[in-house]
Amino acid sequence: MNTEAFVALGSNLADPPRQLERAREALGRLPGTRLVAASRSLRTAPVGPPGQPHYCNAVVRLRTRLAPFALLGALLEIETAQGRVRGAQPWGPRTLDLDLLLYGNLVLDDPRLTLPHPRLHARRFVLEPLAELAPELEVPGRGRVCDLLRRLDRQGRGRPVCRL
Ligand code: A4P
Ligand code: MG
Repeated sequence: MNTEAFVALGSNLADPPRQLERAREALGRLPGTRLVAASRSLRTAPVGPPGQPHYCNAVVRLRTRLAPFALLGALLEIETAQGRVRGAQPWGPRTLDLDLLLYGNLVLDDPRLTLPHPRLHARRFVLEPLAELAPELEVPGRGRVCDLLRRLDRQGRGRPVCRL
């Protein structure tokens, strides 16, 4: 089986644009996986603890034969290979964060893997690049990507995002 999956990329340490470039290359080399499309990289204001550098964010669309937990394991390996250290501070600075946003229409409620990603619908730094690739995509239980983004606009939520 070949499933469509979307992965969010984020970095705010050690040359973020380069971190995202390396991550895209690594994702394209995963077994049984093809990188079908990549959004532009965006420079985004940090959400979470203040005083950390701006982030570089992007989203990629994959087609993969990897099962969901195998894909998650591969994402964690790429993060580690790119120097990710998990600190005590939640949402703190990182060289690379790879979040599995969607794996087909799969809905999973497991702390090791929650699908769709639990904060996807509330985050502009995820929704903007995702909307570039798939504005009409239906997020199970949440609605279409373009509608989720419009809702953030109406609420005045999320901080401005700018093109790199
Ligand atoms: N996990 C469960 N579900 C998933 C999933 N769908 N994808 C588990 C990936 N991992 C998932 O992840 C902790 C555990 O979540 C993993 O072991 C996995 O089994 P983590 O990467 O160590 O934790 P994290 O990234 O600090 O937390 P989280 O919840 O992913 O944080 P977010 O929501 O990604 O926030 N500001 C800007 N501008 N741009 C950013 O990219 N990122 C964050 C991190 C904060 N502020 C930001 C950005
Ligand atoms: Mg993460």
